[in-house]
Amino acid sequence: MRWKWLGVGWGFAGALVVAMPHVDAAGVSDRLTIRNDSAGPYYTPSTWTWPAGQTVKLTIVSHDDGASPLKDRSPETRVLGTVHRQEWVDGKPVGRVAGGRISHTLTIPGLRVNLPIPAARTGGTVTVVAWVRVSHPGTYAWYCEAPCGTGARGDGGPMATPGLMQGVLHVAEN
Ligand SMILES: [Cu+2]
Repeated sequence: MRWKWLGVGWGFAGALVVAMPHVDAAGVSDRLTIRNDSAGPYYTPSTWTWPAGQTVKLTIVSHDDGASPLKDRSPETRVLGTVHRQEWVDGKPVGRVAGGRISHTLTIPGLRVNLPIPAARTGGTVTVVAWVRVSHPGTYAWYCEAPCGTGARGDGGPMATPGLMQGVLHVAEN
């Protein structure tokens, strides 16, 4: 019988780990969209502002169903800098995304934040949700670190153009 109770205990611990962080009604939320059209892939908006010292619920909806694979050992396959070091991909909590499935990343080096964004289902969307807290006001550059651009290395075009696959996060005094 002891083992049975042990199993229940582990099940309960597991449920706690995957529970979405509680964000009250006054919580801050923000939404980014990734599109891919004749201009190539881009985030919109590419510049936005968060309040310092608050946990922001960030939702990224990607309409891009193409992969820009990273190697599995690449650090950008891992979720970093978020609550629980997790992101929710279509409602499922994950700590990393397989390199071959990655379409883009939202990488903010100055905050050690990295969100891998998997490719959407063909013709569909994928939704990535994460909670991020930034303590200090400032201006932080963000980049996509997946090779989603043009050229042999995928680092041209949108990858080299501010406002498409790179931009700025302002964190304002609250
Ligand atoms: Cu990208």
